[in-house]
Amino acid sequence: MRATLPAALILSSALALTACAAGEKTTPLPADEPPPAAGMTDGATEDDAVEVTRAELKDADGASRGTVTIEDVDDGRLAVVVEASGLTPGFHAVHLHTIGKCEPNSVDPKDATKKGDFLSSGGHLGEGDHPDHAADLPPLLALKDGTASLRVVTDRVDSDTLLDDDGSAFVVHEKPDNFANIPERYASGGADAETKKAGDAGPRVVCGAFLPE
Ligand SMILES: [Cu+2]
Ligand SMILES: [Zn+2]
Repeated sequence: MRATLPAALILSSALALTACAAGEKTTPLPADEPPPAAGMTDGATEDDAVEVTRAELKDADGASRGTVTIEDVDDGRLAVVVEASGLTPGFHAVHLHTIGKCEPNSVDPKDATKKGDFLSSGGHLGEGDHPDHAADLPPLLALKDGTASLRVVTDRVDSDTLLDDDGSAFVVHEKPDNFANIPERYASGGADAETKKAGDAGPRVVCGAFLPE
């Protein structure tokens, strides 16, 4: 003879399932767990970030303009964290340059005919054209009071490259970065060689050197 479940048991099971499903939909996030910060990868929070290196930002007169910190956030991805001040309000191009030497009025290591502020820091880190260099980062926005902060995660560069024998530098430029985005109506051939070097970002105004220990 086939056993049948009592109707009351079936009903209570159904109610339990419904309650469970409804509960899952409305369960709030634990209050002590902040949402992941923008730019973080799955499961990584700012708390997981480990400082790799840090540099003081200086202008050509040697005055402090804040700090830049490199953090290992997750699986080798790096966060570049900038806290700057004393900048001209508006957008400024920022890049990682090849040499950790921030010398005012120095000679370009690749072109001895060029001399200027922080040219000792070399060109953009990485191969190819701007904005595909490992060096290239989103711009920094300086507020009306000249302060600026930025936190960006990049997977284009690793800490060994930043902290190789001659180090590297974080450079803030006077002008915005055009990311070599030159519309056809301005130039039929697109960006020229000069633009593909550094995005027409103008002089280097602030520099911070990352050096190996
Ligand atoms: Cu640059
Ligand atoms: Zn570049």
